[in-house]
Amino acid sequence: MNNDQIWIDENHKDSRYGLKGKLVVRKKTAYQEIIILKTFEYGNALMLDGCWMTSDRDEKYYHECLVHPALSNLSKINTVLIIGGGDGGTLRECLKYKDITAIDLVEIDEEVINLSKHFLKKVGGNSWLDKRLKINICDGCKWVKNIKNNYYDAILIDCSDPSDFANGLFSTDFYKECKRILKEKGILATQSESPESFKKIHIEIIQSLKSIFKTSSTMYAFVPFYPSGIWSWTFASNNEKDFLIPKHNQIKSIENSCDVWNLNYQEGALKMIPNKILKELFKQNTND
Ligand code: SPD
Repeated sequence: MNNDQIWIDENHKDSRYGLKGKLVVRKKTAYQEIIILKTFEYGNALMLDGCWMTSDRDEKYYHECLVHPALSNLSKINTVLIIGGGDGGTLRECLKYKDITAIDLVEIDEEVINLSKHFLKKVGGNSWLDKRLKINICDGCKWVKNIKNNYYDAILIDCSDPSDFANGLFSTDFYKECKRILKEKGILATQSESPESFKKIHIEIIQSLKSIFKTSSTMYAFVPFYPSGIWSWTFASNNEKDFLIPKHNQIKSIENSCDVWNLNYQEGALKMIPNKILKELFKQNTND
């Protein structure tokens, strides 16, 4: 029995989702408690305020699905905004698009970036050194208020689960600002929680985006170590034409570079809405 191995759990109601490993970081910042656990199965894993965020083994299930449906939808990309994303995984996937000229990464807690650079090298890697990146330590809700209209081609919201300081990133005011600062053909992508373990907020995110943008769509797939395993990402735009139809000229090489995402995976995942979520969204009884 190895004495330095402990179990760390994410607790949800009467369920818990745990990993066993060696605690390498437990730190309280001004915003949250950060834990990094070195595990045998999942590599290094990051937990923020009791919720698993990413792990070496699992992260591609999440980051590839947040980034590629959105960016592959655009034929030309200049400016990208990442809100959150302090572990660097979303950044790494964005940097595969050679035409991007500038990425603003807006993270509220600098310690997440510092610790990720050190302990999650497999996630962010050399992406942190890319000349196109500008890191801004700032609340995402404040950041968007100070950006001029029609500025970004894509906004990727890679936030934590709802909490005192993250709640704003799920609000309609915030989404309205995102809409204002997106270019005409721009696209927003947000992680939209689990239809099982975060059902209420999941439905609220979809409803808010539907009410604000001309078009939106939700994709369901797996992140095995997140609570319940099923996760979702929602995409929204004011450009209804060809929404989520891949058009970027690098698609083939990007598909080849991915471990999880490809165009078939995306097509299936965009159709995988659970019926019980559909019923709640449209308040209709499909059993009739
Ligand atoms: N419960 C997990 C919520 C996912 C939040 N984002 C993860 C950050 C990975 N970059």
